[in-house]
Amino acid sequence: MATCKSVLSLLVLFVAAVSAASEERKAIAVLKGDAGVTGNVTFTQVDDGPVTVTGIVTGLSKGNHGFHIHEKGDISMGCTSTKGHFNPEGKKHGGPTDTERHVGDLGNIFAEDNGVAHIAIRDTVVSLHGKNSILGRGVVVHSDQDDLGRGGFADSQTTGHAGTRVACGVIGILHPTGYWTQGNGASSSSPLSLAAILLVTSLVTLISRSTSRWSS
Ligand SMILES: [Cu+2]
Ligand SMILES: [Zn+2]
Repeated sequence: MATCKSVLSLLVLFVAAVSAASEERKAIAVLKGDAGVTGNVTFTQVDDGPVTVTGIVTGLSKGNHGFHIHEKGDISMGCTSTKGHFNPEGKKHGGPTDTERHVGDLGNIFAEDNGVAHIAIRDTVVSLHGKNSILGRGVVVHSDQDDLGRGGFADSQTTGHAGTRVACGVIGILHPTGYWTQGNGASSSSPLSLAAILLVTSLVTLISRSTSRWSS
């Protein structure tokens, strides 16, 4: 009877541990440029779920502005040194909802009359885990609208004809401040390892108890 109760409480412990294992990651980029454009962008992801991009960019001209993740987190020569769009699979430039797109193609952000753009993007291609991880790469805001590859210009299918780079920043860790493994979120998160340790400890206690009962 006592063993039955112990097994049940172990099961409860296990379920609780597994459901607590999801991990939220947050990354941040502070944007600056030569043309007085500044901004702040945050990337949030729970496990391998969609990435939510939120933030604000000020000092823009009214209208749409291309908004991309570029391959390098290098701003030593200004936004130019972030190089091209983050494109690990060698695809053509596209829009966020296209299957043929660069990983870094987040489309456009829209600035109001006052030059302020409020960013609220949800994307399922960029990630803070694994192959499509944007950590350490560049965020770039452009002078013009990204035509999403459809404008028919010479550079439509490479850069979306989005014009010059008015602000950029490097994506860095905001939260959690501990290890960021490159694997998938749930399988590599520390809460799960903690749960495993707890489980093993409880099992050892349980076994030693039943053994001592038999020997006495
Ligand atoms: Cu760009
Ligand atoms: Zn692109």
